[in-house]
Amino acid sequence: MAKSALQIARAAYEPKLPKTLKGIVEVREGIPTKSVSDPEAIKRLFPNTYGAPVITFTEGTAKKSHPAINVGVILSGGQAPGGHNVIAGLFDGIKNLNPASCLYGFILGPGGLVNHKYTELTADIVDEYRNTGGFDIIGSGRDKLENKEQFDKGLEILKKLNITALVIIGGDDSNTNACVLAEYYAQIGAGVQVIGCPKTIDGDLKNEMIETSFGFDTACKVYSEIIGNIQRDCDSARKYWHFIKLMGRSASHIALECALQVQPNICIISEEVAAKNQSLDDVINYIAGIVARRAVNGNNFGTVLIPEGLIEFIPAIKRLISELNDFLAKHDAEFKKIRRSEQRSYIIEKLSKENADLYASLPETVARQLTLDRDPHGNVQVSLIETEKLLAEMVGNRLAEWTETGKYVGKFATQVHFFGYEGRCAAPSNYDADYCYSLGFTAAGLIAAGKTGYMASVRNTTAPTAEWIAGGVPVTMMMNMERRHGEMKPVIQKALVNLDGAPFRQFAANRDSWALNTDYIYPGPIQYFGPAEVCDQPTKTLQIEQAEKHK
Ligand code: FBP
Repeated sequence: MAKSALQIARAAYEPKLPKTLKGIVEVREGIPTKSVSDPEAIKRLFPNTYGAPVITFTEGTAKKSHPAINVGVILSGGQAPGGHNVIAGLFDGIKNLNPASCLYGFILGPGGLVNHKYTELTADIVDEYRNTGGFDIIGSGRDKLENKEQFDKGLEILKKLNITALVIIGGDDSNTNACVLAEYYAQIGAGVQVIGCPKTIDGDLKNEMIETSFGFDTACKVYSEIIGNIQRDCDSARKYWHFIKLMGRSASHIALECALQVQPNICIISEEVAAKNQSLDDVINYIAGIVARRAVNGNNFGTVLIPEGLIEFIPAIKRLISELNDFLAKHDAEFKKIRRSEQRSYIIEKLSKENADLYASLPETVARQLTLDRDPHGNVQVSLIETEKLLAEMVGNRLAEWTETGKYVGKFATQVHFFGYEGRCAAPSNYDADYCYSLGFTAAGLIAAGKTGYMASVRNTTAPTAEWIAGGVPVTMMMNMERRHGEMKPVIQKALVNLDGAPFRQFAANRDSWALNTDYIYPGPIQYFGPAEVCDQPTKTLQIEQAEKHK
């Protein structure tokens, strides 16, 4: 395989491990845990895995021998930088337990387990992928593992390959399913442990025990580099307003982190829009207001960061999406038979008056995008909704109205961008390379400790790597009940941007100044080699959160 100079140099990078994972590992068990919400319901649904203690690994003294084990691994959902290093850490971890242990990768996500598509991951294969971006070592997929038939089908191949532990690398939904699978295998005495790893560039799989999901660091750095470049272009030509939508599904963590890194003129935070019960009109007025104020100083240019999930957080649109979700979950087949040209009026006829009126008022393209197929977890595919165009167009219309009344005097030309896929397979930053390798190694430790229904957890990651704290958290501890596909289901609670949290407060304290002044920061590309203060910095979000925690 041909390689770039950076790929060759990067292959030699040795990810740093926490001190406690380097030698003999001892397991320290905490007290029994409870789910974050709805404990009774969750306990009823997970009688075998509920309430287990938090696990911390410490330095041990007595070397234990471990039998050779066969382990399976699955990459689930959207790509995130560092997935290959989780696999490398897992591989090295199980070989460290016993050199005769074997790792099998299931191909193209959870579907590979059900369809018995797998490959053995040998040392040669794993070595090819160390410190590289992407999930191409075995591929990923969004199939949802949710029913008994799939679990039983999966068990057939696990038994055939003598696999006694399965590691699922995924986001909140995939880890929820990992826990359902762990519970089922425990209930039937299948003899297969299931361990999860926190992946997603979205950054919304985090809580007290999971500081961040892997990939968030690298993806945000890639987006911030590009936004920084756009800001320099913007300040050089001084003629465009750039509307930049950023991936991240529901939560605005990516937009917030990029804002902290680049200091744009405007950044919308969906969670704040919802908290303030703002309408689409309010958001438009806010952006147009800043455009008008900058125009007074002759600054007819600027940058607007828009989180991908914004549309779902505008309360009226959220109600519309919720009714559409329930309706389409029940009548999808009927809807698909309606001619494309009649779909809009069909939907308007079926919705309640309030939602039908709002749906009818949306531009044709956005209305259509709201009825596109949900993902297998029942989520609207927000990456397909062109919010950046919607806002650019509507702000333009508002400014035209204001021009008529003399409220605005200026020139408004726009460029629209969507950054998402660009960052998901980037070569992992040193932070993600180390974090992911440690997560994989930790997963091996949890397997050795006989745990199931756990997520690998590596904390204290703003400290030097040697001081990171590795262990495991029972997945049920992170769960609550939510409405999905029209039914209440146990799911890992999504972490949205906390408006009382220090990262948002820091942004809110500065945004008025960033709006009017041109205070852009240009982060530049990720650096893999060089001084630690350039190469090893975690995200601003994590640094600010941890600084507040340790105050
Ligand atoms: P995960 O939650 O599976 O990690 O996916 C992250 C994400 O990149 C979202 O930010 C985005 O909305 C979605 O995937 C896009 O999905 P797809 O890759 O199927 O187009």
